[in-house]
Amino acid sequence: MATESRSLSEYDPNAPADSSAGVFGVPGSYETASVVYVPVPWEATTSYGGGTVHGPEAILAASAQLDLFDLEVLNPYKHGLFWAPELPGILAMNEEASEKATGIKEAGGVPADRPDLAESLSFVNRASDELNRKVRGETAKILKDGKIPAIIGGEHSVPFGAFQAAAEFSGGFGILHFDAHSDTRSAYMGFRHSHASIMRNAAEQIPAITRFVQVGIRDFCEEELEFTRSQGSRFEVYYDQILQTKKMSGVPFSKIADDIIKNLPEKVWVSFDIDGLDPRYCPHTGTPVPGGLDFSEALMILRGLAKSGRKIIGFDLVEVAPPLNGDGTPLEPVQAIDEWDANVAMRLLYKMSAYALASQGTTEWNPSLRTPDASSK
Ligand SMILES: [Mn+2]
Repeated sequence: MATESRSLSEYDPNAPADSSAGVFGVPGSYETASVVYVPVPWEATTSYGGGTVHGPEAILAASAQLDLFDLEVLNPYKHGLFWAPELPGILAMNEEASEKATGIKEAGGVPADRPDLAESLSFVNRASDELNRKVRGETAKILKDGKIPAIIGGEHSVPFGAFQAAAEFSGGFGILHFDAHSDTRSAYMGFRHSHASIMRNAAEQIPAITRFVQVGIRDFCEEELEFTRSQGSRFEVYYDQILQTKKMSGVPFSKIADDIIKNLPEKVWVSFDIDGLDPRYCPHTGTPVPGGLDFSEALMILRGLAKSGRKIIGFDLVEVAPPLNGDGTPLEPVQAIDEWDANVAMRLLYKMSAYALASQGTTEWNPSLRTPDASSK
């Protein structure tokens, strides 16, 4: 592959991106990487708008546009950012499971008089189990090799196996969850690993996750409200309405960010559903909701987390979707004047990678600039 022919040490970050290079236009390999991106094109349980299966390829394509210099973190790209090949068989599995799931979604679940749908449901649930096993295995390998795993969805069900691997490897940790949705439904439409159930499944099946800190939540049902309340101090939910009211009442966002961060334990996995942001940043995501975080507010929270002495052990970025044609295929690159969703996502991905590296002491904060501290801890 062309990416292997040039090493990172001879790489010129000021030159235009080489389209044959890896993610962000930088050459790289698994061996030399500090951050490994695992693309998981999967959307079998997606209930509303589709397209997130095309998220990883759209983010990778858009990433060549990034200028690598970072004012805050010293040369994150020099520590090796590697886009791993797709896990074998995922796309075919997604296609088959999505087809089986269609009838269930149309019926809004599995009615008692539809044994055919019950059979489809058990197929989809088995496929989800298989997906989780694959993601868990890959994430465990990356963690054992001393690297930072980053799962790229796909819908929000995809990082479950990564949470399991993180629990196995790191012991107790917390999840910082950015989302418009609570994602604490119990088996939505019967799908045990629905995108709408990821945090419920994590809470019920992974006791090593000691805290869930949810930010930007603004679309949820009563069952979810009751579930998160029933978890007591294990769940701290920063509803969007409360965040916005505080902001409008003059509370500085730096104070809000500090309040959010102080709930988290020493080790943190960041689970970032792009729809946690204001939908002007992600108009094609499957379930957009008005309101949400500004890009710079999300960065302030992530920066504060990395500067607080806590360690970002891994992260995921999910529910990114490019615009689609009427038949559900993504626009051809030549037509894709609207690559905005992927553009935002790849910039967020680079910043999350930079903060994760800084939080682990792999790289330094950039001494050439004094950045405002989100956290004084
Ligand atoms: Mn979500």
